[in-house]
Amino acid sequence: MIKKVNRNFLWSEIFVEQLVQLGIKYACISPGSRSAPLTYSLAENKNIKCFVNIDERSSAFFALGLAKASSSPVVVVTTSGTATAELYPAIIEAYQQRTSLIVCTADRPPELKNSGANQMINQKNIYRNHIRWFKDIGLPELSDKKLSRLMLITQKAINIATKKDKGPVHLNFPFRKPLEPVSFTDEIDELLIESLIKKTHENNHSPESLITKREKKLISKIAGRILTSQRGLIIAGPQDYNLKAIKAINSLSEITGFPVLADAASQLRFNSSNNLIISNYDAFLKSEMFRQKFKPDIILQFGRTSTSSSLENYFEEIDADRFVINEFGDRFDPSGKAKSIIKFKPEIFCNELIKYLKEINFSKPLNDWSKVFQTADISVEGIKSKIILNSSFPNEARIISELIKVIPPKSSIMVGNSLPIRDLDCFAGSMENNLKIFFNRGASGIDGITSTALGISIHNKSTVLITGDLSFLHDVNALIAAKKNPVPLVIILINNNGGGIFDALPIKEYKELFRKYFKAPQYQNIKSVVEAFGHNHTLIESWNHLSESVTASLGKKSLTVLEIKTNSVSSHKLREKYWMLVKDKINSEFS
Ligand SMILES: Cc1ncc(C[n+]2csc(CCOP(=O)(O)OP(=O)(O)O)c2C)c(N)n1
Ligand SMILES: [Mg+2]
Repeated sequence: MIKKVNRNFLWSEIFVEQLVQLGIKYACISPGSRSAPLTYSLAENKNIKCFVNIDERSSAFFALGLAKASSSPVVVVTTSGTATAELYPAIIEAYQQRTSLIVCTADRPPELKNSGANQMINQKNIYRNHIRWFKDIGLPELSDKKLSRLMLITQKAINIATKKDKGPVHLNFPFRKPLEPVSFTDEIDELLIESLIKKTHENNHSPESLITKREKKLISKIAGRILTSQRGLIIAGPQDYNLKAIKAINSLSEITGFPVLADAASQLRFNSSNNLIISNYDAFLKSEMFRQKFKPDIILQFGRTSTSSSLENYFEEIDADRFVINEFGDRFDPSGKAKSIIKFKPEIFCNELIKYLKEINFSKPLNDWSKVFQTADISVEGIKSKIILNSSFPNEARIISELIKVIPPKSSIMVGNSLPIRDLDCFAGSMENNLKIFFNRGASGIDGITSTALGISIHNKSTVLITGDLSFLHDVNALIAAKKNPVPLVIILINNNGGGIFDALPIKEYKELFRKYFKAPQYQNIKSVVEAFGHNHTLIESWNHLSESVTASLGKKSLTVLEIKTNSVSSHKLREKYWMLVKDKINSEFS
């Protein structure tokens, strides 16, 4: 039977059906007219859950959080014009962190290019420096050939975004009016539509590849290097590792006896029973004596560049053979001293290496190398207990450890940039409480932090965000999205009235200039801001109050802001006192 259709809508429907077949479950949509065919097709598809957000910048960060938490690609839809540019910060973050986003921008038709038509900008590869793939889909055409091409493009986009070159991909969709589903443009045989939809179901899933001969050779080379090593280290940098990778890295540490310097954002800190996990290295590597005396000869580095600046300084000073290992062979090597960058999934690399070491009957070196790191770690923990964990309310350095104690196992923690991520890395010791840590360290922007946490909390009902006041105010539109898509998110807002991180910079001596242009206090009444958007706010008054409020708020179905007013200057002084005491203790213990 012949059916009347609008080609834009049928085109989009087939695209969305193909997305579903490829495993897409979520779409984040911002309103607009040109994108109506995409929006309509996504909203009408029962297999896709859609979220709506009027601010495209916030929507894309929300998608980023959701993609990370669900480990699956998320579609982002915008109309044409500046709406597309609003996505850029989150696309940059997704690119740097290799998070799968399927960015779909609607566009005016080609004849309107450079014509002065309304809301028309040049969208051709607009994210070109930070996108894994771009394709202009072309105007819809209901021929078998064009529809098959659309499906092939969709398959390729998902394959790149999720496997081949993981990260965000951009599909630009020009549409010519009419943009209402009932304004028909074509008459088409219903059987053809059915056969096209059926076609979307015929996807080939590529099997996991086995390791190549070249990779086997590489493993044997590294095993040989480990065999002659007396002082090895494993670095677990920030990364959203799955349980397989965590287990494999810990097993490699156990078999080699190499200590694991585990970044707080590496997932190993809170998910390991391995007693070789070291968490206080940022503090003890501040001792020059320690760095000089204890130099590794081999380093296996997994994950991104570490949060700890002491560790980076250590890399600069030493001449160890450092191998940087990650799935896509990304260069995480600011010191430029890595021996080689190795493209390998960490779990496959570790398991192959373990297999090889077992085959050659490898036995750990009989020396005190790992003991040194364990002893230093324990010594620092002692100082931390005295200085930080006993400090009076509301010192910033203690907030993280108070939170870690009460946040229930299997929760997600999104950590804002600036001081929160650094405090987490410095002051949270290792424990096996199965926390999952999320972060935007791809480009370390303070934008989109709350929106990212909202996306995470869609997937994990027990999610806590730790953020600073400027970061919170920067992304205040997220509070609008949180009203539209209610989520059980608890925000710990550390309010030191400005950028507290800058108190550690020499520019602070230029007092007036520093205050106005760097620290930039906003003097906002956070309670009024939060309540204006219809959310709950509590001003925290003691450590006990913090614990009780976190526990009470995590059960709620809505967003809660727990504000802690702190003093960044006295907090910074305490951090410095701690680092000084650590240095003294390490120097006297190990010299
Ligand atoms: C989008 C963006 N703009 C500016 C910066 C530079 N920056 C880094 S930290 C910071 C201050 C953050 O202040 P706040 O969120 O209150 O955290 P605190 O420093 O107090 O911990 C700024 C402006 C950035 N990283 N990203
Ligand atoms: Mg601040």
